[in-house]
Amino acid sequence: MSSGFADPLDPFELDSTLSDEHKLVRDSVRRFVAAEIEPQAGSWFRDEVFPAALIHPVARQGLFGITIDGYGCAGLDKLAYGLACRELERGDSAFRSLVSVQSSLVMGAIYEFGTEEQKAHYLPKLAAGELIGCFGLTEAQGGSDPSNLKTRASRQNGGWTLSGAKHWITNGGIADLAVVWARTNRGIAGFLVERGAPGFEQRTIKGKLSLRASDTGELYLNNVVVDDTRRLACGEGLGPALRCLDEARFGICWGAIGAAQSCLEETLMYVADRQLFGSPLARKQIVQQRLADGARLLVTAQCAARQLTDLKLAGCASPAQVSLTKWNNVRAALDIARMCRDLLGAAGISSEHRTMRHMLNLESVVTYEGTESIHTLVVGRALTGESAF
Ligand code: TGC
Ligand code: FAD
Repeated sequence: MSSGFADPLDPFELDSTLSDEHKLVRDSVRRFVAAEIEPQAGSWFRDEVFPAALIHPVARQGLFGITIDGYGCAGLDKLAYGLACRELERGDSAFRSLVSVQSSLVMGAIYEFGTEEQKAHYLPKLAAGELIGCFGLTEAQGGSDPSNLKTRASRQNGGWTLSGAKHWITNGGIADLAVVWARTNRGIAGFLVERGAPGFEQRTIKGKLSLRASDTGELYLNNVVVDDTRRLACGEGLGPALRCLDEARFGICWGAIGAAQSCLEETLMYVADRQLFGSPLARKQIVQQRLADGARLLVTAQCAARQLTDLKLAGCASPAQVSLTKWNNVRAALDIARMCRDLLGAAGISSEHRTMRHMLNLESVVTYEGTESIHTLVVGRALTGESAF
């Protein structure tokens, strides 16, 4: 028996247990990422460019709304979604972000909570990439506590008038359609606001040092009129928005693994080549110890993602299980990326290498969709029954 791993990026050979259909999804997204994303990801990041020309090719891969049945969507299962997220984030977190937001937060919100008319009108166009969506929950006074959101939806002339502002919104500057969460007299509700609606302004935030190939924007609503047909049919409360987040967080649990694999892959090649003190870096004990530690973190994340997927497929994954996995997997990926960055030495800070780009992207991934502290507190509450928010 060989003393090596058959695949150092999958030490437990978890992918060998995938069905042929799932391997097909993995391989087709991997080929797409290798051909369309990896060669240019560094320059998009450097130039702070969101490559809008990739929207239609991503849609043609069937990646928007991949788990939705009907409405022009692929109707695959959650494992296929996870694998697609992993492969996309192996290229760059920006593209997993694009797919997470479009699929889980926008199409997911409409599919789960929209009227039949809203589904028929928007889902096929979102699946085809004819429309890009965004999810407006976070506001300036604190994203961790969305129950304190201030955007108002007032009842007027049989419709709604929305006023307020949303900050740090993925796709916010470019979206054709925004799912906006606003407070009515009865509680928080979801509304569909189209680009160009009078009083609706969108701006792209410039100068981010992370996720530079992703559009992140601000939404300003100044007495924007939305009629009843564009209100989501889910009643009032934060629950529906948090249910959408659970789905997107699931994608992140898988995506983070892809970013970590990309860093480890680059670093394993580097330490094999790099000669120091008369031998390759790969032969040094401390280097091996650090890489072995990376492999340990990686398999923990991979096993957690697979088990969470099984729970999802069985329809019984709890929010606390999602929080535990999002926290664990993004933390693992960030620790791996930082360790790999260091092993590359000065070369690690050059844009010639991809590891630092992944590391910087993961600084957003650890913050959005619930910060590490928020997920820690969700897990703490599940353990103790005490809410410490
Ligand atoms: P609370 O107000 O008590 O609960 C409200 C209702 O929601 C239910 N609930 C959940 N349902 C489904 N999934 C979850 N994860 C849920 N968490 C709570 C809850 O049972 C309750 O239902 P009901 O029927 O009793 O009213 O809220 P809480 O105390 O449970 O939650 C507090 C906290 C801090 C966990 C929550 O506010 C939170 O998750 N904060 C973080 C906010 C966040 O993650 N924002 C993300 C914005 S979107 C984004 O970042 C996109 S980036 C995407 C990309 O680019 O990839
Ligand atoms: P705050 O909530 O102000 O938190 C600041 C610090 O306080 C954090 O370290 C946090 O962990 C800590 N903290 C908060 N509460 C507690 C507590 N009770 N105990 C201990 N510590 C606590 N939002 C959207 O709605 N849609 C999007 O598409 C979207 N895309 C994003 C894209 C990017 C690139 C980024 C960076 C953010 C995006 N966000 C989006 C916003 C994101 O969800 C928020 O940034 C996140 O929820 C944290 O909110 P905040 O930035 O206001 O930080």
